[in-house]
Amino acid sequence: MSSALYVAPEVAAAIAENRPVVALESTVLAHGLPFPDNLETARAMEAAVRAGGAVPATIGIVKGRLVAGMEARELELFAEEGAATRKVSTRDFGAVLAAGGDGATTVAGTLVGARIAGIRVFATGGIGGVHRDGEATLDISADLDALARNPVAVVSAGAKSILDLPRTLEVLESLGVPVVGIGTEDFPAFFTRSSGLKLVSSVADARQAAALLRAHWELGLESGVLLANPIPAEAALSEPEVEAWIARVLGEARAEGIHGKAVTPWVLGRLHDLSGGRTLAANRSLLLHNAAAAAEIASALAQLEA
Ligand code: PSU
Ligand code: MN
Repeated sequence: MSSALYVAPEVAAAIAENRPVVALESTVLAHGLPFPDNLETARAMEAAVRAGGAVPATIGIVKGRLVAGMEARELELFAEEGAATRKVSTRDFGAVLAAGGDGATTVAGTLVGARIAGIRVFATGGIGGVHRDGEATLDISADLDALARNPVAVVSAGAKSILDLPRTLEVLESLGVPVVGIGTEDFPAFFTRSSGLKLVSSVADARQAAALLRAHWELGLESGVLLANPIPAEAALSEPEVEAWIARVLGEARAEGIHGKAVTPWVLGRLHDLSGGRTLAANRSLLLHNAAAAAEIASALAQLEA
């Protein structure tokens, strides 16, 4: 394990004993949800991982040190500081570590931390992907490249329809990243259970997911796997309504000249306002659902390898 990473004792012990561990990201905490919902949700995700028999390891950079297993007071600090915390994707590590600063890791950043720590399952809400108009702007999240380079399974509710979902799936295919539906043959669209796009692989449950992961990695393939877990039906929003909010918010973002790494947090924040908190409630629900599923999958994987 790299000395650039500090692994909390509870997490290190679980990894050493092949007990299940689930990585969690810190960008959704600092940038994806407003205070204090962000803190409450982060705590609830950790509790959901524990309830599923796994050890949670929230990953982030604390005072210039990459940490797997952030402490409660560090989560509080990131939640309170919110968008003032630097958003750390793959490109940002060197700068933030060398400066001794704090950083909230995105899906890409968290994948790097999970790989170094030896954690194979990671729960988040939605991954970044190809933005709408991405064929012109080339705004394609580094999450996709990181999925190609780090052998970690990411449990997410797909990617939100603020993105160009067909192109996101095309890029994942090119990069050799399997996208596997959990209990569905459709690619979920975050706030809704289906994007209408068909997947080529699906599994029925955590045991099947673990068997697929093991078979993928036994070949020495170094890519991650995207496990697509649809939002629970009772929490799903209506597709036309979500689409209307997104169209409006993306128009506003263009008019305001929002670009680069600010796009995703800005759009998410506006959606929460515009929907009167409904996207926030849906987001919380799918985050907890993914944390619970990831704990089950990490447990099944540990059992396969016992
Ligand atoms: N999707 C969400 N909530 C989030 C994010 C994505 O529903 O908070 C965050 C994740 O951390 C993801 C990042 O890795 O946004 C992607 O940002 P970008 O598009 O700038 O790569
Ligand atoms: Mn981007």
